[in-house]
Amino acid sequence: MKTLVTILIGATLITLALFGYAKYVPHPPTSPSPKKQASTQKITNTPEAPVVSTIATGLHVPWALAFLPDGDLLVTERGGTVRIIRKDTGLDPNILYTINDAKEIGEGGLLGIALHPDYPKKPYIYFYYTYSGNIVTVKNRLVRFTFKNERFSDPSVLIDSIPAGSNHDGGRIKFGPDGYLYITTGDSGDPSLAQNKMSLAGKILRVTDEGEPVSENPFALGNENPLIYSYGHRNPQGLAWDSNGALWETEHGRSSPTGYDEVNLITPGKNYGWPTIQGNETKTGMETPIINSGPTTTWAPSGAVFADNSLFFAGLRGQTLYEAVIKDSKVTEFQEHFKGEFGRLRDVILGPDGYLYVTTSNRDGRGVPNSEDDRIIRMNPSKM
Ligand SMILES: [Ca+2]
Repeated sequence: MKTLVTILIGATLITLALFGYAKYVPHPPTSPSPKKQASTQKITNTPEAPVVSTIATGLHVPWALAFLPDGDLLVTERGGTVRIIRKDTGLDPNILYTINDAKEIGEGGLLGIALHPDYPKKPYIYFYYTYSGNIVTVKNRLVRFTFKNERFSDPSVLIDSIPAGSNHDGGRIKFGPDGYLYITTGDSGDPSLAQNKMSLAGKILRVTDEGEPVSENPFALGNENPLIYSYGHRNPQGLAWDSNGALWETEHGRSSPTGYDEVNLITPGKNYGWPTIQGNETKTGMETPIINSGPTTTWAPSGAVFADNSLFFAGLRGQTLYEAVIKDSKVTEFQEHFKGEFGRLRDVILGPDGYLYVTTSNRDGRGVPNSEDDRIIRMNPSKM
């Protein structure tokens, strides 16, 4: 028996050596060290379900998804509305809630949503949205509501006056395995702000559920903002934790001409290089992405989630659900799913049933919507 096991392990290693690293990997450079903890949801075995099924249609730029414990699904629409897709009856035609001061401008509007990890014991829900700071400027903010019996009350602004622009507003918010809330912000169209540790633009922030800086956050000097977790980001829109508890992030690269979209492994306090380095470039004190799309390919990556060892992320201009298989903090395989089939894709999350839930973004002014757009599509990862 022991001999058989040894032979099997040997054969597996040989197979990995022969084939495991021979597949196409886009532009892989260095390998930062992973962190600890575990929280990735596991895919349940769902082979009987179809590869894709539409679960909601007729939405307007659905930006972010969050499941309630009873299996109902909340979705933000960029114009400022929150909708609910009921587990048994589907999309409720009534708007669940409208954030009246959310301002849809360019890439801004009502963006991220996150449920408190102890919901409903702690009945809080968080939103990230763009609003009018004054007559001429727009800003982004993080707001927490009490959410009970499908009613929103007691809005509390936790972070205010995050720089905003018609482009590069970040907007993804997710609780990590450490119980803290992570927030992506864009450079708001001013690249220099990404390197400015006083500014909240072009950052990943980490706060407590009360919106306070986490005491272990890396920056605490007088000329630094204690909310900052990492910096040097252009426009990050995806956050996901792997089974070791390490944080991965997707980020939009340059607009002109195109390309250099990034997947980064995030370490607190590190500088991710925008606007100084791009693609595979390296510089002391700056982090090079784990993979990037190269100078001529645009993913325009947004929402991201881990399912087992695969990092799935949605592509807007790329119109693809991307899958990067991660092993030892390296990408060992890279696949493109449904390229061009559903148009622009904004968010992907893993449902409690083990399916991926993906939103289209064909009504955001940059797509070609059909009569059913925008949609939420359920995908069966065991058939992809
Ligand atoms: Ca970068």
